[in-house]
Amino acid sequence: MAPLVRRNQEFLTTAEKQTYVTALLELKAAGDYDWYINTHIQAAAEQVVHGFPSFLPWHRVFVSYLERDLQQTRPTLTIPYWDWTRADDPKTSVWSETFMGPGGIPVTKGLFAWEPTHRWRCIGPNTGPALGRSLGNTPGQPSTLPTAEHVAYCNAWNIYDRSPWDPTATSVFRAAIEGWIPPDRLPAMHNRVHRWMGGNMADFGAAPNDPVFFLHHANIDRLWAQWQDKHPNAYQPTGEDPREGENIDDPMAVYTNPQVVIRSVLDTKAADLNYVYDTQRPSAQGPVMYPGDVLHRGESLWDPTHKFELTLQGTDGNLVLYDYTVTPRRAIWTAWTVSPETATCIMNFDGTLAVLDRSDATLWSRPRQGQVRGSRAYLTSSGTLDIRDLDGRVVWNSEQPAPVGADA
Ligand SMILES: [Cu+2]
Repeated sequence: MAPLVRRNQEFLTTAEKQTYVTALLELKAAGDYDWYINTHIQAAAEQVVHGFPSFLPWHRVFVSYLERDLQQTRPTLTIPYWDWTRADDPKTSVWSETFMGPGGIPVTKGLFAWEPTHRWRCIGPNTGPALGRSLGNTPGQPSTLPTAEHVAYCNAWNIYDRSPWDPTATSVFRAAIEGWIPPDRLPAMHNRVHRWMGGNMADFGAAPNDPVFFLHHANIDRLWAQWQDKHPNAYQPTGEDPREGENIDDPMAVYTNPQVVIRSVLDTKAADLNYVYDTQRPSAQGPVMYPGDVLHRGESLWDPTHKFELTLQGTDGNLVLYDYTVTPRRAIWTAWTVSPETATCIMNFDGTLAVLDRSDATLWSRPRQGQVRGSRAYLTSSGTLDIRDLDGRVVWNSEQPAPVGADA
């Protein structure tokens, strides 16, 4: 099975967000969510994982375990990620009452409020049953989130980790993204987000009481996966760290049944993990191109009835929509991107569908104006290519401009 795609929560429909939250609440009701809280409390108590090289692979497994649990009832569900660099934009909010719910100590609205349902009970030594979060309003704690510039600062380190393999390691990606190196000021990055959240997320051990924990860690994992794309085989230490659970062929701390060796989770596309992020340009599957999805030259989309094909032709680079209800097939629309330089068709995050050349320059894109961030491209069973926003409104349609009459 092709890897499933973890997507930006910003680009999920209200219905998709509700599906995710419902799955979480069911897991909580079954008693299985509390394993995550207790396991994280244990990792904190044993003073392993956090501050050390296994920080990233350990949390990769942690998020992936939750994903697998949720997939028991919803096989194609993936953990959304929260890109907190865009948190200043209200449209990107994760805090709606139908998703993660608003701030408050305690949280009094939304699906994770303790009153009146008593459905989401927080557990752990330092917490009452009610979830709490301050969202940047804790005196003495950060009032701002990490920025895109801070992410770029972390990405600039080319070494994964180095001696002394702890929070004081300098000039390395792991300590930077975890938040021990100030891209601006401490606490930074991952640590800063926990402190900005306040409430349960600022409780080092029991932070997974807040379901936002997983959206945050999916984002950290995404940044690591993208760094790995540029720095393959970079994991360190490979035997230099005297601590157990940190070297590449060590089983990680806390996970005992089964043990998980670090090397086995360095590729997110490995069978046990089997996911990629929408920012890694996944190949489109099915009749829909979601934000980030691409067709490489020679790849196609098919409508749900398999009567229509959208293909970025390998032969000439043209983006063409074919009708197979007639014989021979007939081209009913084309973008006229015939060029030896044509490389990919991508559904951009800004809501434009574009054909790019090998250096990612745009050869063609639609709509030319009025695009809506997060839109998706649909190949419909009536033979049209639609770009629709997250509320389902058609922003652009292949029949809007004069149809191309020419045969291919
Ligand atoms: Cu943690």
